[in-house]
Amino acid sequence: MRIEVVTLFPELVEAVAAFGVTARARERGLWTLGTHNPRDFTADRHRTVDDRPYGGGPGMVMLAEPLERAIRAARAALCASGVVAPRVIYMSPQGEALTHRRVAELAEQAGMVLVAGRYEGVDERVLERMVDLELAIGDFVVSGGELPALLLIDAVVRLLPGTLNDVQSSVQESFVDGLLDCQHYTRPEIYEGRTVPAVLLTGDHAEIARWRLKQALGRTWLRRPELLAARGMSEEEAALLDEFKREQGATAF
Ligand code: 9D3
Repeated sequence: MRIEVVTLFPELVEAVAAFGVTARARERGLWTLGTHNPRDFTADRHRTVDDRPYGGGPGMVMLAEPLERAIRAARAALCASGVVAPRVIYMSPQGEALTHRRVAELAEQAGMVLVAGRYEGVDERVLERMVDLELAIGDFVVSGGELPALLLIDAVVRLLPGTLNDVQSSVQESFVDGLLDCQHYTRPEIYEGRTVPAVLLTGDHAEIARWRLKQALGRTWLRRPELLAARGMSEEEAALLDEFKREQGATAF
């Protein structure tokens, strides 16, 4: 996977991508990162990348020309390494909400261009000419497209074969099945007077798996009922959730 990011803050993108799972995957050659700064595609003495909005109002708008030239350079970098017709994705508050389904689809691509905006936005004509898809990370406002682009990169790189070890991959599978995770505990057995659920100390793997699924169903029902509705339940799962609900009535949560 080859990812090219168009950004006024290439150091920010490089710095975040240099840690953790994404950094290790990059060292393993599972993906590459390139950055392209619109400021390097300006022609004036001040290297101007923004201007005031037509129609007035607060804030600035990213100029079309330096941005378009940076996007073209990003596409050219991908084409030069054999990626045909890469998608150009604009990270935007007006975009479609990012989902696991979309992340999985993007993880299948050979490469992509991510455009991170700053200021109030970018000149619409660049979007019309260059952008294939707009993506948002949620219904909240952040200061620019870099962190959203990094979040997308992190989610995509995790899905590349070889990024996670087998244990992590199987844990990921279990989240992708549409339930929230169950609770986790490690030593000590009693922490500040709080014990670990007894079943986890029994060594009875079938009983532990049953308890974990029950907790996952119960927490999803409590916290994200819309996920359960979208996913549906087997008969066994419905019985486990009933059990959770009965226990809930008896337990302070
Ligand atoms: C007052 C109108 N605002 C739009 C909601 C202005 C504005 C706020 C923040 C314009 C750009 C930005 C910068 N945000 C992003 O570039 C961004 C973003 C986000 O703010 N929320 C969720 N997803 C994304 S993806 C890119």
